[in-house]
Amino acid sequence: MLIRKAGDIRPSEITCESNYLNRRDFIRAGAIAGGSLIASSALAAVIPEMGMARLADVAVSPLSTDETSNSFEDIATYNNFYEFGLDKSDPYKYAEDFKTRPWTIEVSGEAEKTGTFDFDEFVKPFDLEERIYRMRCVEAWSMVIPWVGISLAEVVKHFNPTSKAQYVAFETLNDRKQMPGVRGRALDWPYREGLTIAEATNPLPILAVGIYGNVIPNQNGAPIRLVVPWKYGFKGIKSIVKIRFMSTRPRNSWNMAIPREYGFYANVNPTVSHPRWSQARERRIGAGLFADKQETLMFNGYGEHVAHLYKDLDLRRNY
Ligand SMILES: Nc1nc2c(c(=O)[nH]1)N[C@H]1C(S)=C(S)[C@@H](COP(=O)(O)O)O[C@H]1N2
Ligand SMILES: [Mo]
Repeated sequence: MLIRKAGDIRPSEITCESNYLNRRDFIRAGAIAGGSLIASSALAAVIPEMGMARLADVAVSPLSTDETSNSFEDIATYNNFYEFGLDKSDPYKYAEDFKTRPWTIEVSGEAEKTGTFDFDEFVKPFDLEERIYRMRCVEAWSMVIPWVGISLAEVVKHFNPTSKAQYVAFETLNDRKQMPGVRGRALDWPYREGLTIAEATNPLPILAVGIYGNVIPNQNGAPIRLVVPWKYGFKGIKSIVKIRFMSTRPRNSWNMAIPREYGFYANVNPTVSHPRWSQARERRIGAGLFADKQETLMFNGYGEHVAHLYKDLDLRRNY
């Protein structure tokens, strides 16, 4: 029997699909077949032997939500990654051949330990954890994503920032050869983001290296990207090559592009509208054409962990 219910599919099988989901032809075939999850699981049954880049020794985190995760297909085919194009369906098509090895991460600035590290060497000291988090894009849609990653707080501690380090800045790779989007001027490349040191050492943020127990797909920010679940999705910078500890606030790409619409903090906040739309509600990707929008939660539902960080901040002005 080829067709099973979603609940019967083990994560390892979903992973199996991932290798094929990167192939644009299969995506089209799945879309034509109608129920894409059914089409995918059927494929997994037909082709049992697939090279899966499964991540080993992943601990389950108590910080995960018990909401149902989006399908792998939703997560890997509906993306924002402007380096690979502006449409939601561009990143999975144009990042297919993106080279994520060898990959180095340069750590610099106000820290005792700095240098340039190979990706594997960078990740090795830290425990891998599955963190199932809600993700709320500033465009008023959301998903639930089962990330695998390392704690950003642990990473920050490891590099021993000095007392001057008030912020952490991140940069994405900027490669015209591999990234068709950076030949255009949609943003001032490289993509940049930043957090305060208090935000970066909160237990919630992770540097994600996987999804559904497997190595993260290129279109989701391979080989390593930031996830900050109480902030709008654009803070979650992808394909990171630089991390810098700074005494002054770093600039961030969307704030540089349109400062009156996008700030530095970008905390999810249903009471502060975007100048062009309300942030009170959100569309859950995969909920179906006729599903009602759902209410957006303050700090995306993570207030008990982070509200204290902003108790002296005017969130209307510091959007
Ligand atoms: N380098 C880079 N990082 C990026 C973006 C981008 O365009 N370039 N888009 C951001 C936005 S707007 C969102 S909503 C999330 C989307 O992450 P996902 O595609 O893994 O769901 O990535 C963020 N990180
Ligand atoms: Mo976004």
